[in-house]
Amino acid sequence: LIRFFESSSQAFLNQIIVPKIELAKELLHEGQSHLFSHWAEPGVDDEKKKNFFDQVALLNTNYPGGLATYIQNARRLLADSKSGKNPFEGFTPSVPSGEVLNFGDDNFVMLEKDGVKEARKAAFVLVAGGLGERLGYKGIKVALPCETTTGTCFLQHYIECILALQEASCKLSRDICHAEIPFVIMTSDDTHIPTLHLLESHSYFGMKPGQVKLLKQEKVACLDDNDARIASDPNDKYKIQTKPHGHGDVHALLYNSGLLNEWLDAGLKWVLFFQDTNGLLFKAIPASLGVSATKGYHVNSLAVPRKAKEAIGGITKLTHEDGRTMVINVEYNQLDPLLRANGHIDGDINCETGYSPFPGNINQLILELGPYIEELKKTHGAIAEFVNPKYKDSSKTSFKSSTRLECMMQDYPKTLPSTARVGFTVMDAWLAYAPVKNNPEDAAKVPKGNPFHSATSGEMAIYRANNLILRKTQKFYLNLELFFFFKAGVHISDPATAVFNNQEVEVWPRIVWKPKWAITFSDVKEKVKERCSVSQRSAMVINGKNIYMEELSLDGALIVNAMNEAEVKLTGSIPNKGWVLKVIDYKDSSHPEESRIRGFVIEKLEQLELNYNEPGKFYPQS
Ligand code: UGB
Repeated sequence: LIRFFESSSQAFLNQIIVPKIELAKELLHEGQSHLFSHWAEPGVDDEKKKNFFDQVALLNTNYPGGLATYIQNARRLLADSKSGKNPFEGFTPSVPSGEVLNFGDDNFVMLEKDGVKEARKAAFVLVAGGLGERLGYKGIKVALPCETTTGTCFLQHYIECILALQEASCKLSRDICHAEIPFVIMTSDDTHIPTLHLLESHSYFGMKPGQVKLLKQEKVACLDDNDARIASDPNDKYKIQTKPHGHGDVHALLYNSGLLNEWLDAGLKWVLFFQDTNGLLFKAIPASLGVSATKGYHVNSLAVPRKAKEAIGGITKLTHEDGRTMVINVEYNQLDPLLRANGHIDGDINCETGYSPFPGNINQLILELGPYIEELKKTHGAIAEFVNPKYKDSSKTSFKSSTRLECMMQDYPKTLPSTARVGFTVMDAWLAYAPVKNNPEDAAKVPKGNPFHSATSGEMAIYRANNLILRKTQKFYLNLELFFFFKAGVHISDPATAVFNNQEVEVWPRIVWKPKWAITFSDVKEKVKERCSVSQRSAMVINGKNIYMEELSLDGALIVNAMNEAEVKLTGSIPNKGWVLKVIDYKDSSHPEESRIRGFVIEKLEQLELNYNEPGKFYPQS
């Protein structure tokens, strides 16, 4: 290294040495001299050497505390891993208590209203830097359709939900409201350009471009051995091999972006974090934000009942020997051994409810902005890390392939003082959680009774939730004058079962609505009047704000598109051949990948399509 510095041209040295010499020294001090041992003669490969230092500088600035801290942390965690140290040493797990909500009851409706009120003081953060190796889809996951009846992709759906919340929240506020809910997307080298392209090519799906900010997470250096020797890229010795650091990076990125203080100055109070492929999530957002607001939670994690051993983390109360307690996610691969080590001989098993007593973390976090900023001032966004090396043998002295430190966004509460108000909210899984994570082959191997978490189940879950919500609008009441029972709401036929990509799923009527039609249960109830019915083979798309149903009987396919100023009341009987789901083979490459991972395509035989592009009141079937 010294020879390189001595014999390079002065101009070149000025360019790189002045800012980088300290970094080089730090690397040598941290036992990384091997990174320079194969360098070519001075004067050869100068450009590559410069690029090397650029990469080192980037790795240094992107890690809280810099590269030297990264190496020191890695050495410590690798030593712990080698010695088999229990990460939960001194802690006893127990079942925590949290808010359990029942969809549609008075409490739920009230919390939804509170949440909508608060929404204009919220910012949304989507972590979308993962490539989704488990899903094996070639594109970015947010570009996948969440359902194929409308073909709306996840990103469009999320943006439309945020815009609908923004409008609904402003409507509820007594002040003049120009709120534009900020939307941040964390991307990575793998997802940044396609995410930007998706937004730009669709005019940001109706959101103002300035409302959306992309923050790109950088990868971290890979490590070759237990001494945390940094790995060179196998294809380029002047490059350091890097891998993703995990979704926990979002906190440091937000801290460094300056956005948090901007939001605080603008009067915002909440930051909501969410993941890339959960088409149900926004059905749970208003009520859970309502819980945060009414309970004054600094941290509120959304959870659903979880089947034992299901591949989602379990929310657990950990009590330390010294009295400290915390309510935290314990990752799915750690929960079972933790329970066994603490006297639960069967580990993670279902209890009498048919579910694990530990609620499943769906990684949707609601943080109160003020306390969040105070905490990040202390930590700079650094999150407790872990390392997961794949050892060659039981001596644990060498790795099968390089490893790196990782971190998870839900570990944020680990550094909080015991006085912090950390809670969680449990919702029905049918309402809140249906991620698309597993490829068809792995999904088909999921133990019977556990959710598939595939593109097939993710889509079917959206139909199921919409139908169950509509069913909840049903009520019978007695008209005393006529002494007659009336039936309000929508009667929905029972689902059929079908097998797609070797996964048996319930097929409900394919009913989809835009978030501007309804973002809460109260919105749905307002739009659905007397005695409606929808048969199992039906499909319905509601694309308009002021579309109402009264005495509608649908047995086929109905698509309604209406501008905001058009008020449409759907009534009468609509029978047609409709749309059918046609089974396709996962391996049949004549179909696009988006269809193959579902195992079906929609065959559109016949439909009624109604379009309203003029303001006015319309009663198409009366
Ligand atoms: N992500 C990033 O943005 N950057 C990264 O470096 C990595 C991921 P996965 P995972 O919902 O069932 C989580 O891979 O990490 C984004 C919780 O830890 O889908 O295996 C990525 O784009 C777990 O407790 O999930 O497991 C995606 O949006 C449980 O809640 C998100 O991070 C589980 O999700 C999650 O990445 C779940």
